[in-house]
Amino acid sequence: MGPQQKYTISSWLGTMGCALPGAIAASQAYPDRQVISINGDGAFAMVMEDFVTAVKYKMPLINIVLNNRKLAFIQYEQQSAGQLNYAIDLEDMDYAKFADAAGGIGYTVTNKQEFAAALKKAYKVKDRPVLINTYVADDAPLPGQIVSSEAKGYTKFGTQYLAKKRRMPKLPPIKDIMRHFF
Ligand SMILES: Cc1ncc(C[n+]2csc(CCOP(=O)(O)OP(=O)(O)O)c2C)c(N)n1
Ligand SMILES: [Mg+2]
Repeated sequence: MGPQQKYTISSWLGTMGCALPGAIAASQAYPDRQVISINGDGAFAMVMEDFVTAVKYKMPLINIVLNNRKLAFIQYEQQSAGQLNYAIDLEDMDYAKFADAAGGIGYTVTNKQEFAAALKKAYKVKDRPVLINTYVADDAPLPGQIVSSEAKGYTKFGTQYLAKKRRMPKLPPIKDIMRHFF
């Protein structure tokens, strides 16, 4: 971020769904500035009706939806607690079509080049919100440091997963897990 840029985030509480309403508020407070919201797909789905409000008030917000078709943070919280995953899958919803239907503009992108091109087009739109439905991988959101209770949880999860599915699950780097045991 540049020194002239501002951001808002629900960092300590980690509240889902604050990006879009926060962007609407930012757009009201700074009508002459470009506002961008960055949303998880699960989080966006909780507040997506607010996109219609942005259409109503002709707010040129750019909304990036990081679409991994799941609640990935919960996936890794379950694993670090030693549980097999449950209730984390989301529908592969076409958020770009939703944006179009709501009176905004929607793009779907699957790689960096497409993302850059969509962003370039989005910057030119001045009379309505844009949504970029951005497909992303569901790699582990690595903590700065894995604590020993998480290392034990990942080991328990990994053992159960291996026994059930007969293949290794995706895990944070094994060396970060193992150093808590030796
Ligand atoms: C209002 C609210 N409900 C539930 C949670 C618990 N929670 C934290 S992250 C998360 C999943 C987020 O999923 P998504 O927005 O798709 O982002 P991803 O982790 O997949 O990148 C949940 C349910 C929360 N932080 N806030
Ligand atoms: Mg997600």
